[in-house]
Amino acid sequence: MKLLPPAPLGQTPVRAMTIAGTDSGGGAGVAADLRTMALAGVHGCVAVTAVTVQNTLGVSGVHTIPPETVAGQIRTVVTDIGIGAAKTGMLATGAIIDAIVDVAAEVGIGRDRPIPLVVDPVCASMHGHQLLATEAMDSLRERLIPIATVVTPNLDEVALITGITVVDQDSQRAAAIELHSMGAQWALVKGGHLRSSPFSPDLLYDGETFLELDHERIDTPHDHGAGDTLASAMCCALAHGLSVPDALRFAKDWVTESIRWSYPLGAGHGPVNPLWRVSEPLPD
Ligand code: PXL
Repeated sequence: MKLLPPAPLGQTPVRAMTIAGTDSGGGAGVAADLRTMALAGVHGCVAVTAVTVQNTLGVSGVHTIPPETVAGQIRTVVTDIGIGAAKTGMLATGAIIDAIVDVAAEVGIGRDRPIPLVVDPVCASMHGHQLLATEAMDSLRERLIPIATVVTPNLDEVALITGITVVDQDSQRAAAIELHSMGAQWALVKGGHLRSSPFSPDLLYDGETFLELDHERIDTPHDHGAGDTLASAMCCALAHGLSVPDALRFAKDWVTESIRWSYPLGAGHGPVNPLWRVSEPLPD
């Protein structure tokens, strides 16, 4: 696979920011994002939106961060450190989404602005625990998706956001068209959960062209954090200046290897593992 150029030692590396929740089990959310950013050679900055009480068996509590504290983390980083791209994950409430959208306009994050934005519309944990309040769906649809450079839902999230149940290629295309019409510059409808396909067929759409990427599906119970890892890898590639289709090609290879090398942890679902990266030779 093609890798991003490594961070030059002793010099300031490319920076990116994750706007997401924490997972005390270290599998998903901020922990997953920072692992991928570090291993992709990108300095990861963090705006925490919520703290989850979580292990490999599930989420048993959520503590949300005040919206102005979320916005403050973003503002203080962008105006000092500077970032090449940002991504959102678990956002918890409509008020947090509204605060992010407002500060994004102020500091230049989002489509048609200097800093591209990957929106991973996290709605629930893999065990079904709600991570985005029902009241937040309007803010997600009407405010955040319209500023996304790329929005990256899985099929459950597609159904919640668009009402479309994806069962085949036609309905996957219909969902991508609907997400694009909501205002996202690019819509990525991930096919990892599409059981009618032996592959993991992802579909990317920009209002003109459909790009289909078929990848090997790796069957494992240890895929916690896979969506976060894909979105973070795309964010790193965008921070490096790659186009959205090239960022997806990079990220899809990255997450496929991370799922291949996932490991068991606790009594439940273990995390995907981007540490395969450190056993690869650096590119010339
Ligand atoms: O993988 C989605 C996700 C994102 N962020 C946090 C999570 C989860 C899933 O459990 O806990 C904090």
